[in-house]
Amino acid sequence: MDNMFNKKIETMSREKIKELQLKRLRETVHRVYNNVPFYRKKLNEKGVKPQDIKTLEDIKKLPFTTKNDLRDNAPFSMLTLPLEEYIELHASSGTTGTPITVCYTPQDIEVWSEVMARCLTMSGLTKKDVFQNPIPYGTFTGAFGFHYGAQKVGALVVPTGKGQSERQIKLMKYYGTTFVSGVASYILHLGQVARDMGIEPNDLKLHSGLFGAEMFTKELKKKIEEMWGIDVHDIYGLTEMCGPGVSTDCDEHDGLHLWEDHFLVEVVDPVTLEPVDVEEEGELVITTLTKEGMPLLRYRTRDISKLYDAKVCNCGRTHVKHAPVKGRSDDMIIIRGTNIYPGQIETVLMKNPMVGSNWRMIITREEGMDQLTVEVESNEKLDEKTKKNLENLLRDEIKSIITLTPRVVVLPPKGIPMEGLKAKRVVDKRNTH
Ligand code: DLL
Repeated sequence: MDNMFNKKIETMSREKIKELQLKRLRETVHRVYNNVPFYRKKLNEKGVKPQDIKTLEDIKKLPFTTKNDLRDNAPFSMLTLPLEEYIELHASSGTTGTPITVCYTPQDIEVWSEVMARCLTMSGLTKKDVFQNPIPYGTFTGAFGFHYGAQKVGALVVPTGKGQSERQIKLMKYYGTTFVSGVASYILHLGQVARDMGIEPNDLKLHSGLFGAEMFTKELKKKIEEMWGIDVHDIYGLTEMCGPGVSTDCDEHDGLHLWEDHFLVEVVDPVTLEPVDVEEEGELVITTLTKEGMPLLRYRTRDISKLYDAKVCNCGRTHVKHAPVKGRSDDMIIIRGTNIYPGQIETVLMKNPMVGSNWRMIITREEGMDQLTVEVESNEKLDEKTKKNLENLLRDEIKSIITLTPRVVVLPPKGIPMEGLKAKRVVDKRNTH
């Protein structure tokens, strides 16, 4: 079994991919120039006409699009068609400011289902699976993307939605769930809940899971694999592109294949906006190639990653791979002049078998000095001495990575509130003092 939903496209030659990309890029630029006043104005300002796009390199002539551009034009000014042509909308889960709204035509839903079906099949889903979807069904794109993709594969979808954790576990047992989706931090939480119910997650029938929506390190991935006894895949996506379904890692577990027939990816330096070299880290910038209802040119994702040299992967796929997303450029925090990404801390924490499922960083300002406190749950209740030893050990390990000494506080299992859709790893209290 080669785990491919659309072998012809997934193994298409690089030349054919490039040809297709150029054709679709040109169509997209024409489409937005003719139908979206925002883009017409931007292109005119740059003195670029759609017919100036003659090679893929010419993408550099096009303007970037930012989240603020989408906010300024929310909810419907970026659409190419009258509202009556759309059948669904979703909005970003962003907590600040106006949400980003994306509207889908029937064709956009079809493309989204196709890319999701590819990602799910790549992660081991087949029509024989019972697929549980513990993601909230609502304006967040997550649940619907998985739902459409899994149905396209032909799996039996159990649309549980998020929450009611004990019920999730009961249903996994009752229906014999074999494949699960979700937000990485939530699946770890569910594992803890199962154990509290006296059920070992490993004993359930699950063989694989596909998770995303937030940064998760390979150490956290390993923890999920061990806890649940499943093969874990990473799925990346964002509301602005479609939702989940932009890329996923194959069985090589070495980078995520990005569907280049639908998305054109660049990596740029987030400050200069100049392209960086292959294998060099920067911000992912993505252009939609087949979006009918709300195409976007050179969208600045703020997500930090790097592209691998495009060559045929051992899995047989030809679509370019990118490294797991390290975090968002706006997640990076600076404490006493040191740049810190939450992923660096998570890597240290998740390597330790005594560490439980949730953690967060709290930054405060005390007497004019920034302080970093790392709160972390243990995987079982610890006596005072063991707790102190663990705190000291983690403090020293974190210090050796970030060259700054944090306070470490070990809390009992479920000691950190699980609120919202995605884990909140950084609580910066500096500006509220
Ligand atoms: O989180 C879509 C999604 C749902 C992806 C379920 C995967 C699974 P938004 O709410 O618009 O959409 O958030 C998009 O989440 O720009 C990244 O910063 C982050 N993100 C998404 N997937 C990953 C991942 C969905 N696999 C934002 N690794 C993106 C790291 C991720 N970060």
